[in-house]
Amino acid sequence: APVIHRLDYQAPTYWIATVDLTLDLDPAKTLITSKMAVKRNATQAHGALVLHGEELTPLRVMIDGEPVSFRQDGNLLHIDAPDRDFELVIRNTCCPEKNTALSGLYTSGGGFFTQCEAEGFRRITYFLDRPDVMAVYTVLLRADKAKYPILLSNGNLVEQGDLDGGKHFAKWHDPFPKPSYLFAVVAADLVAREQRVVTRSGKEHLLQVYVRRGDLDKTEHAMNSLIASMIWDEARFKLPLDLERFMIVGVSDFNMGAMENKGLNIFNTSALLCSPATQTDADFQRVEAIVAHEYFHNWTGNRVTCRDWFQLSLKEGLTVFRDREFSMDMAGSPSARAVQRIQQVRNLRTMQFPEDAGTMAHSVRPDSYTEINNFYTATVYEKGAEVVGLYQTLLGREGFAQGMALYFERHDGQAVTCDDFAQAMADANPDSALASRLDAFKRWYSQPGTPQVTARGHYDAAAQTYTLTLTQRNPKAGEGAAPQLIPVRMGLVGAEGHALPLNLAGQASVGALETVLLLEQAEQSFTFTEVSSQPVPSLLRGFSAPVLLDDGLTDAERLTLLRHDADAFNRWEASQRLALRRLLDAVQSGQALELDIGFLDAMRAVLRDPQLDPAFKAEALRLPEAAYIAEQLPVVDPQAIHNAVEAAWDQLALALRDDWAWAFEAHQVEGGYRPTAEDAGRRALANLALALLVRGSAMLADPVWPGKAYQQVKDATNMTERFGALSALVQAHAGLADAALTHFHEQFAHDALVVDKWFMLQARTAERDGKVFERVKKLLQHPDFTLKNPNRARSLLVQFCNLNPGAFHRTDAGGYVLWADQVAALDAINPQVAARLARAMDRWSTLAEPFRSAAQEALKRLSERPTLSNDVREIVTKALE
Ligand code: BAL
Ligand code: ZN
Repeated sequence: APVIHRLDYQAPTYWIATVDLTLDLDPAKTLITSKMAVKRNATQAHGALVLHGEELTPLRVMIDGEPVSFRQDGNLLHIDAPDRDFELVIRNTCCPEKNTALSGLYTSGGGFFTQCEAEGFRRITYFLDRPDVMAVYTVLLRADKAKYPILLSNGNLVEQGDLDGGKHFAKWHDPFPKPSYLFAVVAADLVAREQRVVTRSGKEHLLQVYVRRGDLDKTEHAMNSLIASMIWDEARFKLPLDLERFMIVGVSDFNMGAMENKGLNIFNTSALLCSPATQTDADFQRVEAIVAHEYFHNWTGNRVTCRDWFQLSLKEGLTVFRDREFSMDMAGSPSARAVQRIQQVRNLRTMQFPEDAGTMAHSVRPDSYTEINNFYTATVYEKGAEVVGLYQTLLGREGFAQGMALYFERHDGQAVTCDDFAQAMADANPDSALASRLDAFKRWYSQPGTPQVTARGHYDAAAQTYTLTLTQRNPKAGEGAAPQLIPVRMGLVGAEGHALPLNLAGQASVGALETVLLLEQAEQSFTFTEVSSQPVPSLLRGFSAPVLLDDGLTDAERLTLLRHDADAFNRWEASQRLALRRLLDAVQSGQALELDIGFLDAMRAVLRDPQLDPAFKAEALRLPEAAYIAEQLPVVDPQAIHNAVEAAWDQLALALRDDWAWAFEAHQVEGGYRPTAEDAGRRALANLALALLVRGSAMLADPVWPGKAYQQVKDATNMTERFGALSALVQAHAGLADAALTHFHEQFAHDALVVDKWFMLQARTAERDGKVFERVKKLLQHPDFTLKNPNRARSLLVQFCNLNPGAFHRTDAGGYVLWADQVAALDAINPQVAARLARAMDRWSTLAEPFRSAAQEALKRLSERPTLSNDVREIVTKALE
């Protein structure tokens, strides 16, 4: 497959203004008739009309009512088209029931569903399947009425009725021109939760959440989240709902979390259904965020879309930023907001930092790709969201909102680029630091790699000055890459823990307690005056830029920040750095980890601090993830990291045993389940405490806490507590773990999303004596396991291979053999999911021996298979480059 380059973009020779689609839905052979108003694009030289089409059977092509000849060349259909506007009619068939790739039109649970982003529409009919071709769609659906009582497409229902032979039809019209990737169809036996809402302007809208019979009672949280999203977007960005009808549909076979099709969002059931009995607090939060994300796309993505797929972050980075802001506002208190930020950063460090350092490293706006589906990445989404956050840091909330307003004023209804967004932000704020540095700022879009920032301070007691020297480098951006524009939000903390006023030499002396330094050169110094005592710098508050920071602080300074920093994020960061330093020392020295009293006392103090929220404590007491630890090391021995982390947990479990017991008892939530940030925080801390109590008990051969946990698995009234107790037993390899797993499986065998959790927990458990690996191999043979359902495949394989390094990287290479076999097997079914699994080897080249050679060998063997999809081939090829 060819490599596609960003700079090769050309506007198409023809546009398509309107599409009239008729689908005669049949699982074995669906007949599609597409009538298109084709417009000549005079800016381009005349040539053949070349349409995309994949896995289709063409029947007939007509121009202005006359049959014309066509030529198929792989996945392209060449038509000799005239040098003018014309009407094009194409008839073709496709086979939804054989579509296991779940891209295009496919069947799931006896219904029809579509997924067209990025390039699925070409698997339904021949088209100019690119996001800059925006058309108005009218869609006529015909299907068996008994099997498919609900027929949905984008926009408004124009007409519906019965047909002969037990069939019926529905005609939908979407007045908004849209790219083909936002097209959607659903035909299935579903029921809907409905709500009518009136927005500020007085317009009435119908909101519907469609699910299978029996799931209706799990849709309330999604509906509430949708309404909250609507209210928030109008209040914060003055963006109202532009549709009469907004539909969400759940489907259990789905490649992504959800999809923002215009007016007809299609959701993976895992991102939609919520009930206290079957979903955890984390699930409730994720559903709220994803419902909001897809809803927000209606403006950032749908009303203004991408010119080409290199601009994907234009809509994804921006929409993740928006859903994060929404979630923080929903969380409420400053502490709950900080916890949200902490979770975002933890996620960025475990998922995006390794990507940015590995074989798939790419910039937020990539320069080339072979398979666009491989670029729905943590970099495009999460780093993209960080970059959007940088605008807000530089412009303030008001300036950012003005930039958004100008962006819509200029580009509503258009397909545009990241440059257009950056320009709108700068033009709306002509006097800002952004406007005068726009070219430098845009390096965030073009340079891959995580910038490494070093900070060193010097206090001159005589002069009462404090000089902070910041340097930056980014080896991944290439030799001589220009420095990036890095906003460093910071403050100075005095020895007694109070915030010191900031007087920055050369700037108006303001005496503020916090400021944002702009690091824009390779090295820069900032001198603060009137500093009465040696300060501790609190840098990168709120994680003000996606960089790796070496702050050079001592343990004592970090302890000061942990106790006193006015910025909650940096208090958490101090806890992580204290732990990270100890873990890295053990890994690098090859010595067994021995946590010191100072560290353990500090952790105890956090746990017992009456001023801190439970949710914050749960985050501060959690050790850094193995993937983040690995990113600090030039050569990575996954077993050494695993051993250090396990030893640290053991010591935290034993040294703080009384404190954990207190924490567990003191944070029980009374009364009915509520998914509020406050209750969820208490449950998070109680669950962490229970995990450490059961872990400690397993070491002390004490039956009390495992017994309590087992009882909680049986008796809990919500999934958060039930699954917390089950995880505690399984993660501790406690004697009761197997019985608890069996009990849990029996109780929830009918609920696919809970069974996914059951697989996930076992695949994600920290390794001990090879037991986890053996269990995963056995689970591959479990009657509930299948590669055909993406959620199930991911719950076992991605969890094990991509997210459980201590179990996956084995000296006998067993994990790699399993990986290669399963990638190949999955690739024959669903290339997109297989390619995700293939990425477990992204960081193979930094592995220590014998892992490195064995991983390379497995990659080579996989790459030699003749039948790999483009998706997997691109990942494997890049890994071996
Ligand atoms: N556009 C693909 C799914 C999402 O990011 O919303
Ligand atoms: Zn999105």
